[in-house]
Amino acid sequence: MTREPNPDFDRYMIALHRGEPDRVPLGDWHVDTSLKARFLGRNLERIEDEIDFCYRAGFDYVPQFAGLLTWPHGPAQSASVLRDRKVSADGDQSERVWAGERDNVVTSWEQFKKYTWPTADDFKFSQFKALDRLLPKGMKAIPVLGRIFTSVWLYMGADNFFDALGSNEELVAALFDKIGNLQYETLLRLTEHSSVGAIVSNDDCAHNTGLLIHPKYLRKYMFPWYQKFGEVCRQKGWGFVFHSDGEISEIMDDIIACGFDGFHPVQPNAMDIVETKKKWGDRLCLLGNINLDSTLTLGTPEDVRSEVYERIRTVGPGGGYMVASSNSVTNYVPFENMKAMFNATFEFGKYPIQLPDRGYADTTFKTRSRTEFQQKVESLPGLNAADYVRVFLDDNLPEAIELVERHIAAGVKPSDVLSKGMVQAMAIIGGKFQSGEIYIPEMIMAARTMSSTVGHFKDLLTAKSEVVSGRVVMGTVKGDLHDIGKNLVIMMLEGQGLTVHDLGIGVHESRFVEAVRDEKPDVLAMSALLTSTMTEMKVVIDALTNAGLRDAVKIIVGGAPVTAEFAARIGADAYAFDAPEAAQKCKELLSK
Ligand code: B12
Repeated sequence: MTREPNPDFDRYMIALHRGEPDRVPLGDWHVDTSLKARFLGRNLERIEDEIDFCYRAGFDYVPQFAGLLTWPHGPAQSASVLRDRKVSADGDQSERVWAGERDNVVTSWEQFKKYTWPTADDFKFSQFKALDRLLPKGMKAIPVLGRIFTSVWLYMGADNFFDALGSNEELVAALFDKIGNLQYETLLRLTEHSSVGAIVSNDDCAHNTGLLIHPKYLRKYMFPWYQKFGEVCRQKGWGFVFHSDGEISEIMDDIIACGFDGFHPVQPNAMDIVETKKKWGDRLCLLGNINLDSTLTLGTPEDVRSEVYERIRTVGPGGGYMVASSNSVTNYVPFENMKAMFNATFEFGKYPIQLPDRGYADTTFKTRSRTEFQQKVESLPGLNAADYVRVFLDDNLPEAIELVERHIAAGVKPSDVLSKGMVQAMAIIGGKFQSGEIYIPEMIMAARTMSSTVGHFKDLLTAKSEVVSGRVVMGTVKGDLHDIGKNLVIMMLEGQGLTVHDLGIGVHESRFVEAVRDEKPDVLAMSALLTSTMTEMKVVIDALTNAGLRDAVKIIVGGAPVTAEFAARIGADAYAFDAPEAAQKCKELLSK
């Protein structure tokens, strides 16, 4: 389909201010280079190519990364990389070396002081200078700048960061200050550029069911910076968009209070966009929601067209909506699907929108939902699991030890102290995580306190234990480096008495096969967070079949985009939605 691009940044701003422009704008802030190149039929080498892509695809703006990215694998074409600055022991920012889980840049005061912090002078702004000169009439530049919370925890590594919130909050505060200031200085530099029309601040605060950490930390350390950003945007008349993955309802009012005009990407697996519009649509424009977990990646162009139709039909009327993916247009989005998203926006997005209900809601890919799962909590006279819940959540090892001693002295069998006290307590704590009452750091801390308590009474508690024992090998599949969820699953499994061997991230199928052959685990657990890496799970299952080992082990799979239906399709034995359910399902597998 050919069409006149007709860029008009006013269109973007009208939509951002919750109005109805002539048509629904496109709202993505990042499209993978390979897709842009295919669209243009040539490689992207200069800023002119970026402009050309945005112009021809139908955007009203050209997005460009700015400031500190701390992005391990990010788009190499970004012009805003650090110059010759080391960000980790083994690489520099120009190679985008990621501060990995156990290979981090700043985990102590000593490292904080020793580290050569960049300043805004170290960032390149030449692309904005070029955009000042080159942008076609009607187009503006959108710097993608923010990443304060995300940079802090990537600098420390997730595990260390979650720990430090409890044990070294001053260091966390210092990092927020340093990085917040750096990003703010960068923003001030951008005020010199006439091409800039809006800012997108991308800072992922959440996963599919809730915030990664308690909102009090975000309110104390992150939002004050975005308040300052908001002030600059207001003075400049710039639009201001917040990007965060996941379910962020809890902080929506904070986002509005910072002066953000829009929220991207309203991830369908996490938030219902129609409900979100009802609640906040009078104060925030919504951008996104075209499903990267399924429709955009696994669907056909016709599925994408239907989904865009449905979004525009339900969220477009009244204004305040832009079509975009539910994260970014990644390299594993089929080219034709990307084009279908752009084309359908032009096809259906003309205001006034009066699209009839074609019943697409039932045929487009569904949002993944939590399976029905209830924690079973058995009680025993004289032993109250709630006491263990309290001491684990308080990270109070001495009191946990005292509690065990008291229960043993009162005649409770050691195996009951473990299975009906501590293991039950971890199940209850898992339930609190599921319901959003506690966050990842609290869950990790509780699991560690339990593990230390068990360690203290090792011989006593584990001798002739009636707790299900079994061995699990677990890893995140090839091509995928997400491991926060995997680590949480491991803690929960260990908290339920299982022994786990963690193979780490990006695990090749041959490594899984080798581990099953050599270690003979009862269960193999695989995690995947990307739609593109989910398929690796099937590769592993096939490799096990070819090695004659498929029947030697039960297989459980999980991760944000994985569904029960997918698990069944690839021949896994079980699927679980989250860590508490994973423990339950593993125990069921062991009893089969
Ligand atoms: C943190 C994060 C990152 C971090 C990862 C750091 C780390 N150490 O893990 C960084 C910034 C590096 C990152 C990078 C990327 N990410 Co990312 N990321 C996230 C984010 C925001 C949170 C994930 C998380 O940690 N959740 C917290 C834990 C507790 O939840 P969880 O992982 O879902 O795990 C729970 C369950 O799923 C389950 N579970 C997990 N594993 C298993 C295994 C088994 C066996 C079982 C039973 C259960 C189970 O139990 C867990 C605990 O309850 C999600 C958003 C989201 N909604 O999930 C995006 C998300 C996963 N990322 C996404 C994308 C696109 C990317 C990038 C491609 C971005 C880019 N454009 O470059 C890269 C890819 C990197 C790579 N090659 O892997 C998309 C994936 C979409 C898709 N379906 O393909 C998501 C969903 C965001 C979105 N809006 O769509 N990301």
